[in-house]
Amino acid sequence: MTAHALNRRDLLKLSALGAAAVALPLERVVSAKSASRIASSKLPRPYTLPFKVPPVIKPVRSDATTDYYHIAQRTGVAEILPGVKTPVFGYEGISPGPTIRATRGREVVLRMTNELPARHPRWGYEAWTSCHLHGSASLPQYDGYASDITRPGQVKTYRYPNTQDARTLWYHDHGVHHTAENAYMGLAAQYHLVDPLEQSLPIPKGDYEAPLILTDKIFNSNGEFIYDDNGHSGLYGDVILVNGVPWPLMKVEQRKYRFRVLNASLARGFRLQLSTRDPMTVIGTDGGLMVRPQTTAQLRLGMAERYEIVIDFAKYKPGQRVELRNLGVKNSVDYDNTGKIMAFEVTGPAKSLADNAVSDPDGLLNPQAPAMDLAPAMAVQKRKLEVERKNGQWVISGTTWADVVKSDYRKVVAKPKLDTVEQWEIVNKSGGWFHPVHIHLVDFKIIERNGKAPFNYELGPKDVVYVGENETVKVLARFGPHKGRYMIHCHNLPHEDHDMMTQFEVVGDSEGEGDDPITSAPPYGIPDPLPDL
Ligand SMILES: [Cu+2]
Repeated sequence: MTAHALNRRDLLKLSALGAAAVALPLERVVSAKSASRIASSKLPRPYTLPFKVPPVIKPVRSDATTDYYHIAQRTGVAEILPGVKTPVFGYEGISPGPTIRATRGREVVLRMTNELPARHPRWGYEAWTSCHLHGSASLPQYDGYASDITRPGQVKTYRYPNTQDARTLWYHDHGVHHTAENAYMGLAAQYHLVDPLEQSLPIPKGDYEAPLILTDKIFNSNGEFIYDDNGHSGLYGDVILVNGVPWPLMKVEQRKYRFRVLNASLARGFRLQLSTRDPMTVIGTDGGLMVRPQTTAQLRLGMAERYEIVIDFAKYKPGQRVELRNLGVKNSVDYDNTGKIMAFEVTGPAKSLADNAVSDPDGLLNPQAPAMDLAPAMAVQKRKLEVERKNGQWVISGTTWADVVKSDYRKVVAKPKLDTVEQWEIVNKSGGWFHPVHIHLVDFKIIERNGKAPFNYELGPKDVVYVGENETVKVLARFGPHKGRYMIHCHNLPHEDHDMMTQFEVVGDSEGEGDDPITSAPPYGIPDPLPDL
């Protein structure tokens, strides 16, 4: 199936972007109408390939307090399109990488080796990496600080405290200036933190729970990925993958299922809707379970956002097919089949109806979610962040990562005091772009979107907020539990790499107390070389 020509509105939009952002040559715009160059006969028909779930990785050992993992970042060959070989960069050579399942209160020690080729075989850049566990309150030296790179042939050991509430996290590459290529090549995976509260709730688990990792890709005629970020504005693939499979079909029983939805695309936003237009129940956000479930028929999902949604298939007939569709968002380029994500086919009665609820009997999930207890009156400081394109550069409050590097990693846009609450207003001054803004370390509560209440499905702990065109959001966060410097950036990864990223520093009571050489002096030394194996 060939991607259709861009319609006139898209062309106008792209030319307008080109004029405003970079001088996008007309040839580039015209080539954008058919993203993949592989024969259309090689692309599967949507909803024909079976749904797959990434494997759960086992620890190499465990002791009384800690689970130890070894993961290698290396090249693999994936069969994403039937009969076509596609080189990927993967954790353990697979994409998405293996899921890590962690338990609250048990530390994870992750030995991450970079076994990637010294240079990307096609794109030529040095394949350095930095692993970020997105959603974890990690110490600065284990947070995947962009400039804290591990070069090919080096190893770094990360420690993850797992002291937070149960949640859907993801680990993905964050290496400075090549986060987009590395993540696009496949360095992304989920990480599930479980805890007794989440395990005790009668919500779907086990066979009735699955990750949905959404990405979009462009294929070259030889099966390799094409990377084209349109002059650092965004990459928009014509092939939608769920857990690495193009538009899969999942067989489901007549009952509730829980999906851990993650938008792992570089630049594509999604607006999810079921073909039946039935409501979905949202039970969790980036930082874990909501206070109480919310229902919505549509859900806007920016890059790096996670939503746990429950879909109830009980009322559909055996053989019935329900599609999960993408209605699209402003400023993501659509192709013939980017409106389709996956389909569910109902097989028949459920084998088990255990854990077939969306909350406890009182209608609650996690009434104690710490971020959700925050109130504007608790804020000791108010700040404003402006995300925009200025003089041809993506900036946050006028700063870029280059400014941070130039300052020897000292420059910060905010110095919140440890364990204090602040209210941040994030303003997108542009009508041409949306920016999912990620604040590392903290869970925040969205209290206002454009002067009104946030969407009901955003009423849970968050660490990324979709700041749409000309939108303003206000968030509250308690800054802790660690001191040190942490990144703030746009999760449109071409934006992040060029160079829409800055940092804040959590400091002690007296200014400068945060300057502990171990916890706040990036880029945290030189990783060890790989031992000869
Ligand atoms: Cu952005």
